[in-house]
Amino acid sequence: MYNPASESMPVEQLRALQGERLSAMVKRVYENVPFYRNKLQQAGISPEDIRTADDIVKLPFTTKQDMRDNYPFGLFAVPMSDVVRIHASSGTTGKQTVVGYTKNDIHLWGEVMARTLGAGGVTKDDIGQISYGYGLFTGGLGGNVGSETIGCATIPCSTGNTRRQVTIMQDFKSSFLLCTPSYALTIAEYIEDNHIPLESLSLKKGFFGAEPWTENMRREIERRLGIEAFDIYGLSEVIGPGVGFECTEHNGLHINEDHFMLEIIDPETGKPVPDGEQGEIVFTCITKEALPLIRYRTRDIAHKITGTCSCGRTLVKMSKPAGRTDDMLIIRGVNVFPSQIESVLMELEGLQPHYQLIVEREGPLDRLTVLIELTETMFTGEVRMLEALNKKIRSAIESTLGIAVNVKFVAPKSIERFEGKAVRVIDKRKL
Ligand code: DLL
Repeated sequence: MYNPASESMPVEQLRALQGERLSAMVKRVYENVPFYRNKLQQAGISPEDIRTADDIVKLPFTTKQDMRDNYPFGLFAVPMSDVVRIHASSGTTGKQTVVGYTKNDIHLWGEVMARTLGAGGVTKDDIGQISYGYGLFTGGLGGNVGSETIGCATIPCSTGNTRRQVTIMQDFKSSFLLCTPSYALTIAEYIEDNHIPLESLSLKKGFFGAEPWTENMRREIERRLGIEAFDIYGLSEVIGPGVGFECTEHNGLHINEDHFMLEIIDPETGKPVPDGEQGEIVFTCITKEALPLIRYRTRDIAHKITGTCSCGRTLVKMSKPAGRTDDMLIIRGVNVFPSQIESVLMELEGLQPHYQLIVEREGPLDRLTVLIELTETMFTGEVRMLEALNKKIRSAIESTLGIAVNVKFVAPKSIERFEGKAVRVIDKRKL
């Protein structure tokens, strides 16, 4: 553990610490952010009402729309002279979301990312290749600060130029890799296509996140890169990567809840769901200085995992996020996340992890077509064999998810490869 005192703090002590920090943070934003002062006044709440961690439910939510309405710096709780870094999330819809950090916030980022890498066994003797994009996206610099905080030799590769990535990996003896799971696959594919033996690499671990990925995808990446793969979760609004991380139990993400309080709510009613039930993830940043968001609705869907973890951490765990409410498809009344389709596809022998989902409207109904890339040998194979495979995939999806879909095979390498976050869904209903 990078920080055993914090990561395995007795639960009551942690809860008390959260209460103190929450109360101090609410006072701070009340004094410094007019938006929050108005919002709390409208809700009839004064900072004195927030004394313990349980009081969090009294506070109003913050949404992405609130961030947009206060674009770019309206929610900052410190003067710009105290801000040392600005990031932004690209935002597929509407204006981008802008986030800021003070010196202490960057220090905190280093701490929570060091815990993340430490949970995967990284030490200062490791060599880290950071292949998330550097820039306004938080992946690259977030990985960077964590790796340097531990004291690793850190290679700021950024994303893209896969040939160069692999050469660096070989020559610099990178022992851990940070990138999106889809880019990890692109790298694995390059290694295979160029007959590069895995023994020529020193890679042992990978820390993948920034998009949903399934257990089956984990196994595929681990096998093809010969590594142990860890899921890492975060979002710019909260800090970037470093909000949640996996330990070697690989069963859920520990949340750095001494800094980011976790709640799971029913997205319809806004009420907390019982522990273990799926709902929308909500975070409150209780120690950040520049942008301490109160009950920020992430639109990500997960559930809390109860019980103690064999790793000794007391930090709460949540399940791998299934996806975002905005990415959820409603196909003939059934809610479907792209990750569920991925899960079914990757259970089936011999299929490539390259797929895309096309959603179209057919009269009043939505129609889902799953494009699946074939391997060279399948592509030149018999039509009868392909027809049988097509039927097998359709019935696997239908029996698991309860929806009928079309399955279309496409030529090898015809589905786009990704260097950052993958685009899995093409929604033609909105075009
Ligand atoms: O993706 C921060 C990050 C960088 C996390 C590198 C992990 C690694 P944003 O660009 O603001 O920030 O996007 C945040 O990505 O709300 C989730 O929907 C999704 N996401 C992030 N990590 C995971 C994950 C970064 N491990 C949004 N599993 C979040 C599923 C994830 N979804």
